[in-house]
Amino acid sequence: MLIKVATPVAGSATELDSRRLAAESGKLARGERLPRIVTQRHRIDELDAASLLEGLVATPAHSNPKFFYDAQGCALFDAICQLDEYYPTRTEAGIFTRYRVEIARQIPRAAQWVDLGAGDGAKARDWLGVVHARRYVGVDIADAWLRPAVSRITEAHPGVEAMGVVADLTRPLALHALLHEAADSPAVFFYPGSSIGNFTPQRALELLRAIRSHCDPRGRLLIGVDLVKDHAVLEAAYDDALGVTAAFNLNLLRVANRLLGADFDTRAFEHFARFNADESRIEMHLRARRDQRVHFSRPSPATRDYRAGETIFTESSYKYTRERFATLLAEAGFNGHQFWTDGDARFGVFLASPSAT
Ligand code: AVI
Repeated sequence: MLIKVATPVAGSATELDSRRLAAESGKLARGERLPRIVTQRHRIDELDAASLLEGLVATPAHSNPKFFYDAQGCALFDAICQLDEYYPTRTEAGIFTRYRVEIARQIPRAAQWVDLGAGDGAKARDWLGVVHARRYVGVDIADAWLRPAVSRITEAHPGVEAMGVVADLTRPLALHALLHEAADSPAVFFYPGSSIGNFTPQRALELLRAIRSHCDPRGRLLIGVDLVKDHAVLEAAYDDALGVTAAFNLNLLRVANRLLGADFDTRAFEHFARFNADESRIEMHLRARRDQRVHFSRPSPATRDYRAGETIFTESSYKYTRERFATLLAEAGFNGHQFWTDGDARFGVFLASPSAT
C-alpha cells in the first residue's frame, strides 16, 4: 500500500466523475481526453484528523502510517526507495524484470488491471502490454498523483481504457460496480512494494478477503511481500546512514502540526526502528528527546505531555515467511498460488488465484 495524504478538507466520501464535471464547466477542450477519475474518498476528513489526534494523545502514543504521505512524505519515500539499505524496491523490480514473461503467462488476457496504491503508475506500466490488459484501474488516496498517472498510462497504452479511483485502502474496498462495467473481463489485482506489510496480519487478511470478493474464478492477485531475513539487514533498511528514513518518520510531526494545529518541535524527537522478532515486524517509533508538552487545536483542543524516552509508534512493517503468507492467502480464499523470489530470498512475489493452480 502506498497511501498518500493530501491537504485536509472536511467532507464525506463522494462519487465524482472528473470528466463529467470538466465537461460541464466547459474546461474540457474539444477532442481532449481527460482521465476518468472516480472519487470515493477525497482527501483527509475530520474522522481521519480525529483518529490521528486520538492516537497521538493515547498512551502508548501511536499513529497510522497513512499519515506519512503528504507531498513531503511522498518525496522522502521516493528517496528511501533509492537508498542502498532499502532493498525491497530494487529486489522486487529485479524479480519482475526476470520473471515478467513467465508470470504474464499465468495471467488472463483482456483483464482489468487494478493497481492498488498506484502512485505514479510506473510499476503497472511495465505490465499492461505484456498481459494484454483491457482496462487499467489505478487506486490511490492522492488524486494529485492519480491524474498524471492515468494520463501517462493512456499515452503509453492508448488501447487500454484507463481510469483512477481516489480511495483509502484502510477503508473497505468497494470496486464492484466499477469492475462490473466490464464484467466479461476478469480483475487482476496488482499490489506491489510489500505495502500489505503495513497492515496488521488481521487487517491484511481483511483486505485480501475484500480483494478476493472482487475476483471471479479467472481473477488473480499479483502481490509483492517482504520476507523475514537477517535482523541487521532489516534494521538497516529502516535506519539508513543518510537519515532519510529518520526524516520520513519525523515528517509525521509536521503533518500533525498542519492537520491538528499542533506545536510539535521536530528536533525534540528522534527516529528509532527495531525488528520485533516475536511479532515479525519492523517497528518505527519517534522517541522524545526530553520532557515536553504539545498542544493541539483541531479537531478539538488537547494537550499531551511526552516524557523523555517515551515513543510514538508510527509504523509496523510486517515481514512474512513464504509459508506464513501462503496461509494468509488461503485463509482469504485464494486456494492456489505461485511464488517467485530473488537469489537471496529477500523478497517474494505471489500470484494468487481463487482456485488451486
Ligand atoms: C510503503 N511501505 C511498504 C514501506 C515499508 O517498507 O514498510 C514504508 C517505509 N517505511 C519506512 N521505510 C519504508
